[in-house]
Amino acid sequence: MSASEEDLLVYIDGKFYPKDEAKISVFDHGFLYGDGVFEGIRAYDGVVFKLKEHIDRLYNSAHAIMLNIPLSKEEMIEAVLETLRRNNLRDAYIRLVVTRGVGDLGLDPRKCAKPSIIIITVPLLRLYDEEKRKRGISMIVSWVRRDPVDATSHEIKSLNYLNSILAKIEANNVGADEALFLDTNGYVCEATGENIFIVKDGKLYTPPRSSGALPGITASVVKRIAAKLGYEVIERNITVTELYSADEAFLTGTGAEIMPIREVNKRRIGEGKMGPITERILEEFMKIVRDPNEGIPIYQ
Ligand code: PXG
Repeated sequence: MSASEEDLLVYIDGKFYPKDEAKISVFDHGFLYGDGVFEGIRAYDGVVFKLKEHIDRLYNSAHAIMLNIPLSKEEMIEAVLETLRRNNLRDAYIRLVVTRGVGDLGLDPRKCAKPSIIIITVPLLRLYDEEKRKRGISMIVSWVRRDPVDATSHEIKSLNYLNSILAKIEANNVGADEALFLDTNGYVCEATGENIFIVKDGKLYTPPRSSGALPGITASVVKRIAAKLGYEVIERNITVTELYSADEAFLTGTGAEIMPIREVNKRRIGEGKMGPITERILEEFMKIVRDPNEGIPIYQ
C-alpha cells in the first residue's frame, strides 16, 4: 500500500522530511535565480523506467552549468530508490532537483558552498485522461521562440523553465492543451515539456538536436520502437505547414508518455484523432515501460 499524500516523505540532502516540513532556504540560488537542474522520472509497477538514462542526463546538465553534484551516480540512484521505498511506492512520478545551494543575494554561483539535492516522489501523476489520449490534444504555435542552443538552451534540463511557462500561458489563454515552440529559424522544435514527431507516408520525422529541443528519453525509446516496427525515423527540420498536413503527429515525454495531436492552430492533423502508427507505437511503449530490463527495480 502506498502512503497517503499527506504522509509522503521528501528527501533533502540525505534526510527524509514529511511533506509539510520539506523546505529549503529562501537564499538557495535554485529559488533566487533558477540556478540548478532537474529530472522528471516515472516508476511503473515497481520499476523506475530508464533511471540510469535520467541520472546520466542530470549529471550532463549539471556538468554544463559547472555544478558538482556531491553524490556519485550510484549513490543518487540509491537515494531515488530509497525515497520510493520509504513511501511504499510502485507507480510514481519522481522529481529530482539539484540546486546550486545557499548563497548570498548576488548571482555569483561561487558564493554557494554546497548544492542541495531534493527528491520528491508522488503516486503517479496523470497529465491527461485516457479520453484525451484517444482524441488527441489541441495545440497552438507559441509567439515565444525556444531559446536557441547558444542561449539558455533547453538541451540543459535547468530550473529555468520560464521559456516554457510563457508558451503554456498562451495555450491556457486560448483554451488549447499545449503550446508548440519554433526554433530560431522558424522550424518546429518541441512543446513545453515534450518532444514532437510527425508521421507522413509511413515515415516518422522529428526535429534535430540543433533545434534546441531537449534530447528526450521517451523520444529515444520511441525511435527504437519505430525502427523495430519497420518505420523509418528521420531527424530533420520540419515546417509548420508540413505539420499541418502530416498524417499523424504526437508528443513524447515522461509526463505525457505518447500523446496524439488532434489540431494545431485550428488546423486538423490527419483524421483529428490518434492515428494507426501512433497507436502501434503507444501499444509497444506501454509494454516497454513495465519491462524490468528497461529500468531499475525498486524492491528486490
Ligand atoms: N522537452 C522538454 C523541454 C522537457 O522538459 C521533454 C522534452 C521530454 O523528455 P523526456 O526525457 O521526459 O522524454 C521534457 C521533459 C513536467 C515534466 O512536470 C516535464 C518533463 C518531464 C516530466 C514532467 O512538466 N520534461
